[in-house]
Amino acid sequence: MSIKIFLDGQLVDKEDAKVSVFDHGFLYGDGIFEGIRYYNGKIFREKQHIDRLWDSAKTVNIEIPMTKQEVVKAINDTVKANGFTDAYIRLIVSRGEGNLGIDPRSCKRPSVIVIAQALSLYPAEFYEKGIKIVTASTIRNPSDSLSPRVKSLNYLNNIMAKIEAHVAGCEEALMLNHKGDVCECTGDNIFIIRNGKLLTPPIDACILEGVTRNVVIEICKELGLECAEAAFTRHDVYTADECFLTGSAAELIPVVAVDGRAIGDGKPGKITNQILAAFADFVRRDNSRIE
Ligand code: PXG
Repeated sequence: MSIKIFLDGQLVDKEDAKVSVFDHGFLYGDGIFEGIRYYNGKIFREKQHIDRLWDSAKTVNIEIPMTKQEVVKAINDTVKANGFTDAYIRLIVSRGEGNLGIDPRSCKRPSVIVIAQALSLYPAEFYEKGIKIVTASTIRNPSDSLSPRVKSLNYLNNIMAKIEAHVAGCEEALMLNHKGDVCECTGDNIFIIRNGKLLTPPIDACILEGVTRNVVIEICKELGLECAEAAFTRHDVYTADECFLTGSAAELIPVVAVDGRAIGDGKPGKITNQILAAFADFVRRDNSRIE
């Protein structure tokens, strides 16, 4: 049986899920997206993802041709049509089909696409042993360019940084912002821990405000751990006791080396593992729904 894709109001077979070569999402990366987790038959952090999609759409001036309720139904229908209870969902809104030329006015109707995939988990080794990352020379786009808070279909900047990581034999790259402060990784937010206190870059450090990041901040409150959102530099990362990354795909991944410097004792840290365990519990309790 072919997997079903939601494409502009209909569930179609993967083979028939085609978009035009004149779609501005394809021609110019002119569109937005969300990467969402489905756990135990439910959208994880439904409200946060749907609101972020609407916020991205507002900034790039795309009018999503569906209501939030309709988009949530499209996600649930797609997951059910494929018989999943746990899945990774890619929700895409492109500016739609238009003419050659960047003029968005030629695009008459944005396209809405939902792809549900069986979870393709990272190797267990990443979580048990942690990963090594390296600082990229490519910086995160500054907020006076396209806001990094928009989850746009144009990820080339981050892809350039990811290639730098691969060239250096690492899985992920640490991106700095235009001020030289630590920003985030190419598809994950970053946390460091020193003397039992967590620290993550603030929104105005040009990060994407990750849904998983915000869950970790909530978990810290529940566990009574101090967690600050404040600017820091690579020095703070090198000298941290622990470090981990967060993202919808990765959940929480320990980082054990940055630019060849071991973090702490070079093994996933105790507090990181404590938050990882609390995250698994949080996922089961999540009840975030749109109004
Ligand atoms: N920063 C950036 C730049 C991201 O793209 C995150 C942080 C984490 O946000 P969430 O809301 O997921 O906690 C992201 C999102 C992938 C992939 O295939 C991951 C993202 C986006 C696109 C692809 O790993 N992460």
